Amino acid sequence: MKYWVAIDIGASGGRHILGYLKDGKIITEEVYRFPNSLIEKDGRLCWDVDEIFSHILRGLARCKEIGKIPTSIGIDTWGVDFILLDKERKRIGDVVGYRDSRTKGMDEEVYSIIPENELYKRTGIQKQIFNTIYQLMAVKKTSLKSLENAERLLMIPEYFNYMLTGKYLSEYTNATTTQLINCETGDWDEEIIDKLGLPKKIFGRLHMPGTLVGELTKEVQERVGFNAKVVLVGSHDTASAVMAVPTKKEGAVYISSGTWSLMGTEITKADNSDESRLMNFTNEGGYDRRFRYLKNIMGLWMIQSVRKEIASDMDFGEICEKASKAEISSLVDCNDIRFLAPKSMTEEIKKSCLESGQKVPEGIAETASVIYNSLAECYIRALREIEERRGEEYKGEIYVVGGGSKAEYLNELLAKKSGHIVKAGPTEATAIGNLLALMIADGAVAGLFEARKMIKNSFEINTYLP
Ligand code: LFR
Repeated sequence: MKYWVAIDIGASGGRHILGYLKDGKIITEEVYRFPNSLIEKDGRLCWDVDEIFSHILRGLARCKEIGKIPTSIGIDTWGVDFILLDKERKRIGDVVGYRDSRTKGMDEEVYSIIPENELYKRTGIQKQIFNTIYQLMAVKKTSLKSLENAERLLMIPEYFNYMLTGKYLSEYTNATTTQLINCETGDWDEEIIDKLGLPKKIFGRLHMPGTLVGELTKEVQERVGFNAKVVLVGSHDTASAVMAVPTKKEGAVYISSGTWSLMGTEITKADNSDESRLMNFTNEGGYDRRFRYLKNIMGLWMIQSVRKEIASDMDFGEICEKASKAEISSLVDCNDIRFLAPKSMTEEIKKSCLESGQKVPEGIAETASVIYNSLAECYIRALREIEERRGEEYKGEIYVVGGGSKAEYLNELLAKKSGHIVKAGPTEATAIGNLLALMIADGAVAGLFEARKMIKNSFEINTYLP
């Protein structure tokens, strides 16, 4: 039996998912799972990449223990965050995470050099204050030395690939989240890089998913007990997740639901029009050079935070169930920046309700109900905008993939409010997309079209009627 392993790391946890093919179906098996979160270090919100890497090794060693050795390994994580390496290939400084406030005001800094509309025309990437471009501007302003000493910028998954193989390659899908890639050429936009005064040499040549990075170093082989290839996948988690949307229909509307809810559709040419910019739609680079025309919605981060704060003894299923029974109709604007990294999410939601003269939620059931209902409202708004951009009413199903597709109450609300059938699953979409890129690279699956057909037959997909 041939195995592949996807290492899928999100803001709240990572997992090693083994995959193999049997009777034309994709079978997955979780072999390892670990927690992840931002930690405060010297007043900054950072990722503990050393801790994550030790989990990456432990999970691989587990594959050996259960006798299922993968032929190749793919890593995906969230986008936008990066690591700078110096001449000795040593990490420069802490790995600051995207929710840190260092980017405050950096949008204006960037726009004083390149007007916002021009930046959008060139990149097609939505404004998110945490995009790499604003983070790099923050580094330039506050720690110019780091930038001067940098030889190479690696996005987070590329850094882990490097730790595994000693080789580094830059990957296209994740690179687009920097807001430094030109959406027409699909390559680094040197004019933007020049104008911002960023060192050109740190941006490596781009490679597509499917490219071989290398084999495990001797040291890693000793730790995990085997050798395997490391291959580039859609290393931006959302690129992998959208590969696993279970439909072949062009133009289908999906929500990749996890820490973020990413709602949109797939297109083959970027829509970098002024209308799209004003609606803040993005055109992130996808597998096979498709584009994800989508919107970031704050997502389950709000629920994850509230659970941590006031309901850590409950699982998400219970919270969802309780929310469905709560009697409160207050709503908040999930996309308000105040919810990006508040000191207390629970308090922030209360404050927002109070300020807008609505009932203030008390306890987990009411708070979660406000969040789920507000998310559903955001989804409907995004759907209307997608319809407006394509000039016709959307007729198909809405596909919800990722861990958030288990939130039954949210799926019900979406079906009810939108009048559309909601198809929920697969829950491990990101890992499945990662595995598919590995399988396609190995010639075991013919291509994206074939892959999506297989997903439909391989995983549980639940239907919610309006
Ligand atoms: C989802 C995601 C989103 C990106 C955000 C920050 O995990 O990758 O696509 O906008 O995280 O990187």
